[in-house]
Amino acid sequence: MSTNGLPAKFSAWNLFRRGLTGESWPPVWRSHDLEGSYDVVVIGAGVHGLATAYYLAKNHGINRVAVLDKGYVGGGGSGRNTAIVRSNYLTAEGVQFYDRSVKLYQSLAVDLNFNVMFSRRGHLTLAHNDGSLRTMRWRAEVNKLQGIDSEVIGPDEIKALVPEMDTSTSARYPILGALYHPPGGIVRHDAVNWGYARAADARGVHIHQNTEVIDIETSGDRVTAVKTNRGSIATPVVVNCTAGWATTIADMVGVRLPIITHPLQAAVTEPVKFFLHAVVVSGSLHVYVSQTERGELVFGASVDPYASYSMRGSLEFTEELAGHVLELIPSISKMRLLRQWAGLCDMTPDYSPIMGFTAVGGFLVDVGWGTYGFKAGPVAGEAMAEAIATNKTPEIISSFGLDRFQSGQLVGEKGAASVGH
Ligand code: PYC
Repeated sequence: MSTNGLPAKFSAWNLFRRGLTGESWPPVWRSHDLEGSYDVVVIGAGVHGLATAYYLAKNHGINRVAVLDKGYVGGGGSGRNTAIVRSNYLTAEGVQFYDRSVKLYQSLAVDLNFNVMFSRRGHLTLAHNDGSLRTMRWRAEVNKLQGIDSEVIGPDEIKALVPEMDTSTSARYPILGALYHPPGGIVRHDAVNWGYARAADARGVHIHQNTEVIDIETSGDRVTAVKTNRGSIATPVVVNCTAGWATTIADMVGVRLPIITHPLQAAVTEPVKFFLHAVVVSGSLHVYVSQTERGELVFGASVDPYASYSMRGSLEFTEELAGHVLELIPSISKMRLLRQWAGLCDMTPDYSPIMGFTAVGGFLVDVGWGTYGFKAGPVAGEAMAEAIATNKTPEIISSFGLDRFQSGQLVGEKGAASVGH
């Protein structure tokens, strides 16, 4: 820590000075004893929970906030995703919401004083049949109406963007066109988690790792306390920012969520010289791929076809993935996979999240992210913080309330999925 208790500022001058003096860098965030009460308890130290805590402190001056996690910072979906950022959704509500996230991501490194390595790449969603091409046109029109840069392009333009791609008509599933979304890109997911954790900590938020929520207590129709494996915390506000365990936490206060959890696997190759400039997605071939700044290719495919909390990789996944990837980019057949892993996706009936207040006073949810959670982290945190601070649902999340499953006003985003389902 610097002498005022805040984390050291990352700057060229500080790097130079510490290099000369040998002064070591302080921890990125601190550990604290669990206090007996907080104004807000956030469950889940992934990007959603940390961003909520950060914006509570930064935008609303609320910093008596605890972020609890039964594991470690970014150990769930926030560290297991494939780090794609985009706003080329199918509904106007989705486009506006994810566009705000893209904008926050673009300036996040400066805001957090932490290099999150946001890289605008351009995002291609390939169409291999007439039905997909129609959906791409639909998305392009919705995007343009919301002022978002997206258009349908043909095989020659695709080839110019990704020369390694097989755009020939002799491919098994020839590419007919693509939705091209120039603002899409990637970001370093761990850095996003660490950056939010560091910036929240600097503003007085307490991050408690290895702190499992065992129960949530209520009195009348309001939350009053959270029981953990390290003791109880009195609090008037609890925010459920978990994935995988969203329903387990909500069950503690009797709130039922329409969520089914599926594993989603991913894999990464050894690093090679940079060649893949765009993020490439093919829903029909069940594959998406991007290249990191370090040169690894990061791949994902479909969600596993069964409900499970398993986070293990499978051979079926890598075999299928390799087959599909090589249909798109045959020249990478000699590259070796380094690692594979899985995360948990909480699927909702309409593929949109569940956000905001519930029937239990002081119990809010930011859950049901399916395969879209990481890209929404900044805007979700900003909106949840506003909801807590103002006790009102912000306009940008007003379509995502739990009550839509009673009113029937669903926000269907399945057509915008990169991931096969
Ligand atoms: O929606 O772009 C996406 C995505 C990629 C991997 C998981 N979700």
